[in-house]
Amino acid sequence: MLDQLNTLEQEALAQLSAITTNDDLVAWQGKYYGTKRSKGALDEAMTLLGKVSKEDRPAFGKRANEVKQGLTAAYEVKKGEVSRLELEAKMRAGAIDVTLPGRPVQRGRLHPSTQNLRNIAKIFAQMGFEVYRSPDVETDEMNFELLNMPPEHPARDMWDTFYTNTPGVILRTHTSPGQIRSMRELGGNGTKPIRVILPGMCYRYEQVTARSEMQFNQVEGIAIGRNITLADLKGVMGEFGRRMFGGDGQIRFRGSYFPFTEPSVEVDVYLGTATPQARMLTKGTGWLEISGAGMVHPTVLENGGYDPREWSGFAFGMGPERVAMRLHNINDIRNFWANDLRFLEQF
Ligand code: FA5
Repeated sequence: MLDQLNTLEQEALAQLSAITTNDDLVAWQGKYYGTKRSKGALDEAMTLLGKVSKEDRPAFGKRANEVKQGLTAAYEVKKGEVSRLELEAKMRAGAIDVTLPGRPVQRGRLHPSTQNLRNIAKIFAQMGFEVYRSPDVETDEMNFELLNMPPEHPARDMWDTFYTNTPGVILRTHTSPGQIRSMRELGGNGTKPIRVILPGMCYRYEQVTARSEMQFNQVEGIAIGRNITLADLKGVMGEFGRRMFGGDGQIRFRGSYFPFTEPSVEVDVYLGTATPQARMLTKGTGWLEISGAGMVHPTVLENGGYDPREWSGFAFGMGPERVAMRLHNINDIRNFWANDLRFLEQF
């Protein structure tokens, strides 16, 4: 019986000494000390005790305890050794090679559309225009009626509108409702001049193409004063063109129609045809369209709280994405909101 015990001890020690991983160590422990589900070899050996004769029993019991304690001590030593080995292996695997070049850090940046809007705002700030914010979700009254387009007015068809479930509430189709809001809020009941720009998103239920999106920015501008004329509008647009695109800042007005301005124009800026870029941008004409504009209609002035016999003003609404497209040679407006990093990282 004692022989059996000795063999068990030698086997166990031999197996233990060969172990190098924690998994094997756990398996070893289960084999000799048992697991929740199975008895260990040491427990099996203890059952031999019952078969030993009475006089041999104390010696066997003592030996069995010695074996158990010896194995436990050896196990503890091994456990320390294995965890040291595993730690070393892990450190070796995760070692940092300080001689390798570092990975470049990805830096965030402003969206090209935001950069462009800031540039535009900077230029107008130099000419005394402050930024005024007005809401994207508008009333039909602000977006149309107070801009001289009563219900059923045919000019409403110029803007395909997104309606909401709330009657009378829409997504603004242009930034022009901000004209009414800024006049009412800043004009002191028609007593003070104002000069603001209103940048922001507009929404139209439109066929999306390379030139037209369902959502896009506009930058509205409005200046109200006592002696403002079309020449002021022309001067401001020319100055904007010169600062934005360089060159001599020549602009031209083409007659147009908007219900809220009279007279109404569309504004082109002269880029010339000297460079291939300028020829491409202007389709060979030298002229680049940037904005709708005009003198604020007397009815609209009244709706803003001003007496049209004393006050006058100009307004414009430009498409900043179109400006940026032409500046940076971007051939599809959908790039702006496609969230493709290959596009965005170029700015
Ligand atoms: C207007 O929206 C007028 N409110 C402009 C205005 C303001 C006139 C003040 C007079 C006084 P229009 O629909 O033409 O006009 O749009 C103005 C500019 O917004 C266009 O020249 C274009 O640059 C831009 N734009 C219009 N629709 C889209 C679209 N679907 N996608 C991208 N840009 C657009």
